[in-house]
Amino acid sequence: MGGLLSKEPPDLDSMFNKFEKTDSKSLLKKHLTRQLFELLKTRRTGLGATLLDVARSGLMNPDSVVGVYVADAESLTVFAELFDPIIGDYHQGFSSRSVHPAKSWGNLNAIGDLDPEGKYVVSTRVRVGRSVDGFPLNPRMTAQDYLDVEGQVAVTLSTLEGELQGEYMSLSTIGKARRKELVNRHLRFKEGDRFQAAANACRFWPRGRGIFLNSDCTFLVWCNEEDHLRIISMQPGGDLGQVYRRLAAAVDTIGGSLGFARHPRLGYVTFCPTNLGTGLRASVHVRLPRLAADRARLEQVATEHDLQVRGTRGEHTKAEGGVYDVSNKRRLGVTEFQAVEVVQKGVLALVSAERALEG
Ligand code: ADP
Ligand code: DAR
Repeated sequence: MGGLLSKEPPDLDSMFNKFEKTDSKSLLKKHLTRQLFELLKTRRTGLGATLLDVARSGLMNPDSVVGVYVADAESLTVFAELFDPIIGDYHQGFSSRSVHPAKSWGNLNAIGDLDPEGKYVVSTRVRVGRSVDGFPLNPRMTAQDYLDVEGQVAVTLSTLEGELQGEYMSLSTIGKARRKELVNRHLRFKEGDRFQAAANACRFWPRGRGIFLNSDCTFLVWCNEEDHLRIISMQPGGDLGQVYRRLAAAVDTIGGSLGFARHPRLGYVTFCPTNLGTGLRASVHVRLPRLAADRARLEQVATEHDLQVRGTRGEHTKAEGGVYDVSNKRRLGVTEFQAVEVVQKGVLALVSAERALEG
């Protein structure tokens, strides 16, 4: 159970005093008032997580969007006065009384191919983030924790069969040429960004980090990237249904062996609060040259359909050749099926808008 420190963590006071003077627009800035800071600064979880572990990234990066990360499952409760309003803002009104629904893949066959002619959709990917029950998350993980999580994940993945069968590779064993190939094919994660580094999510790199790949690279698992697990199904083209069904089967099989950390109200626990709930992002790389020429129109259609638009190489990148990464913004307060259905409807609307501009 959580408790109180005799004194707040070193540096926390000075970091907050400096942060208070910034014109940050982050959700941390909006909600961590001086009064709340004084209330939370000596609290800690049973695994020892403090307010510094939760807010260090946002305090050091005033340009953060959110500014906080989950240090362990209990931190969502111990620091609820900070997490709940931030979660409510990001996840569009998911209040402190809202309860995330039970996992539901829905009618798997109601999701289909978004572009049978292969004219617009380059590739399709659906992923979930998961945390292994009983372990802290990045800010409180020791080098041994990374190795222990990797060990449990690798053993579980070694039992996969059929199209999910594959090979686990620790990052430290992958040669430079293979590493470059995997990054270029969007299959390998890079060492974390400055936000994750400031959250102490990149320590002991690359210890305990690795990638599992099936033979045709349509099923992957990232171990200890941002989350303990990123379970990923992806393939060229627009058959969102086939990608979704593969993911659902994989998550249920892996979840049958590994215990996934789940909060009673917030669903599956992930390192970033933006991924809480389903942890699911269904992303379609779609070529929209005419819509891209009018970014405001592209963003308008995306916003109307509750979609997020990223660049071709993912978060914090630009579009290359008019190819955008379009995905569901909402992951919390919706079922897995609802999150994917939003992408199906939204991408079809974007393709229709692009077609309309073709004249
Ligand atoms: P996530 O949090 O889902 O991992 P990122 O934006 O960090 O999202 O993307 C991770 C990697 O996945 C990036 O290399 C990105 O280009 C790739 N990616 C995302 N969607 C697709 C897709 N539909 N097809 C191919 N690669 C994709
Ligand atoms: N950069 C952090 C996290 C934003 C969400 N992206 C993740 N989780 N990769 C921020 O607060 O802006």
